[in-house]
Amino acid sequence: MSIILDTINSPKDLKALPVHKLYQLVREIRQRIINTVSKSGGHLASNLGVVELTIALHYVFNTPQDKIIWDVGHQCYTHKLLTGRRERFDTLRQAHGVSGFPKLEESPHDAFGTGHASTSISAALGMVEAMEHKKEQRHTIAVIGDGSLTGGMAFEALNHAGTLKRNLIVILNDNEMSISPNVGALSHYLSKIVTGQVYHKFKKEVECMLKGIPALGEQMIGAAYKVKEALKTLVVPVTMFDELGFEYIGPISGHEITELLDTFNAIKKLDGPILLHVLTKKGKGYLPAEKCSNLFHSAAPFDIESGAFCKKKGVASYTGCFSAALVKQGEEDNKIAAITAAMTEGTGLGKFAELFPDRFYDVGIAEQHAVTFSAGLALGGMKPVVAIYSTFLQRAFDQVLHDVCLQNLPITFALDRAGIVGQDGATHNGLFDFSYLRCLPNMVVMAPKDENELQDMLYTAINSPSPTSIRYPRGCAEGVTIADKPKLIEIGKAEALTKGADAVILAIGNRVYPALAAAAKLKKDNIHTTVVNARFVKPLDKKLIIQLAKDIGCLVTVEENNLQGGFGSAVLELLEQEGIYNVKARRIGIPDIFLDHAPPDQLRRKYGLDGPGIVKAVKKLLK
Ligand SMILES: Cc1ncc(C[n+]2csc(CCOP(=O)(O)OP(=O)(O)O)c2C)c(N)n1
Repeated sequence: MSIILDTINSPKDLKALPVHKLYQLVREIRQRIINTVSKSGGHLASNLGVVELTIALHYVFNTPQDKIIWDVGHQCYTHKLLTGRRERFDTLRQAHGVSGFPKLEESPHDAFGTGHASTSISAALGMVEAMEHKKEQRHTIAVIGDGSLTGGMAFEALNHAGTLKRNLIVILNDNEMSISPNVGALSHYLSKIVTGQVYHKFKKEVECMLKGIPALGEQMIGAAYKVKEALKTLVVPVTMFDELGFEYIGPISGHEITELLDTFNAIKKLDGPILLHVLTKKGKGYLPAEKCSNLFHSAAPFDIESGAFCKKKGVASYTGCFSAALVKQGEEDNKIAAITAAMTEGTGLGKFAELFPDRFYDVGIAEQHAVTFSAGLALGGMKPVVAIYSTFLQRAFDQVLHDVCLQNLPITFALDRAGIVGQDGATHNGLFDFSYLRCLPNMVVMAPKDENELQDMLYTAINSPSPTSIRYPRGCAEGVTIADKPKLIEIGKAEALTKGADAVILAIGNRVYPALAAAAKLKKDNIHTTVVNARFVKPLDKKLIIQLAKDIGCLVTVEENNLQGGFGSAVLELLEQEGIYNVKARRIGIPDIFLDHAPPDQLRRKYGLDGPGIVKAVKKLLK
């Protein structure tokens, strides 16, 4: 029973509560989040860590007039529960249900749509500046994690904010974790602030400086310690944030409601850019998530009592198969290096990191740097494999273009979560990589039909002289046997899997098996199709496609990518280039929209990407 939570329909109801009732509310919200996510799956650990912080923010500030911008947005569940979405919260991440991320169209309290990291300070600063132009008075608060602060864009925004000097509040939610433990020099620096080493260093520096003044030095130190005001100047910590033009406040506990309320009420009255450093515990209040916050970062449904995930045992995931293939090849070739942008577990690099720590790099949430860093590695003779989600490589487009493709550097891009990802929705779908990589000269774009072909493609890419991308989907692989040794695939060579004279189904990646299922169904209806595993979006197997187009004259392409500029477009462009106009063609893929959250198979059915959808398309074309 959520006695207090169930009375809250908007932040107004929250503000009407006496402070002492907030403690009970904290417990109720944690329970509601745990119950819901145990069924729906979702970002558990990050959300449990910010319950007090979010309650305090809504208690002191007034959304939607005041703006709260959640970086990544994977910690917004308490915010959603307090801002009118409590009753629908059990629809979290389901089709037409509450989104797992802030969304402009979902609520006026969601000030900015997020899903990708490190955007909050930039967006907040823009909002502050727009308010200045309109002479409006309101508070703007960016809440950013220590992991997301490792992203270059966050620094670009701090750099800008420090000179604009506007009233911007940045809350640094420091739990020492990204998905895995946070990495990099900045993370060490934050620990130093927390343990008081920044202040001590400063004090020491001042002492050294004073000691350097002959005769007076020792006396002055003594005198300074005695004089209160002078002491203040000696002990005020100066952090890098102060140097950037922010007023640094903290660190404070993110789990002490009254301390949070007092601090928010105080900083509300301050002018200029403020950085409030708040310490939180990821997974707070649910022991399994506190202990293994990385596993409960983006959790599958789980049993609350034991903390065990309700995963179906069976076929390995594509990520797992990629991981095994990379380790196998890493053992044979010590030039192979693996690079991740804060996604060691998600991209399956954990094993490689464990076995070859000197050839493994977690660069933080810094996709752009990851790509250009890999360009440097490649020029130095290494064979970099950049393992990254399709959606996150979008951020490094110019680095792929300018730093890799333009110089034709041999780098392998292993794009996980390509295609429909499902419950994480529009911000996380990997539906654009065929289009944004295909247009780049020198880039080879491929997608395996199954995990054995993934192993071969990885081997081919690593040993290729030019940039090569391999994309594979989230979730289970096909369950085929993986050969002991990988083999090279001829670049630009497709394979015809069936023979039939009525129509051609050109499928790529995870759409090849549904195409085969469609062909089997069509055969029963006396329609005979040639199914081609295209393997390559670029270069296309021109010879085969032209031949089939001329011989059969009826083509259906199938891809789990947006249709604009994707695989089907490449095939149609080829036909146009070759002057082949008398072909009936139909492309199956995602239309020109952003796909919302829903179970992947439901979306595949809706857009005709499954076996029955392909059957329907072929029959329609033949009519
Ligand atoms: C550009 C980008 N790269 C990678 C991710 C995947 N990702 C989601 S949350 C997260 C860690 C964020 O850490 P932090 O900001 O400290 O928040 P916490 O989860 O610790 O609360 C990562 C790497 C992302 N959302 N966006």
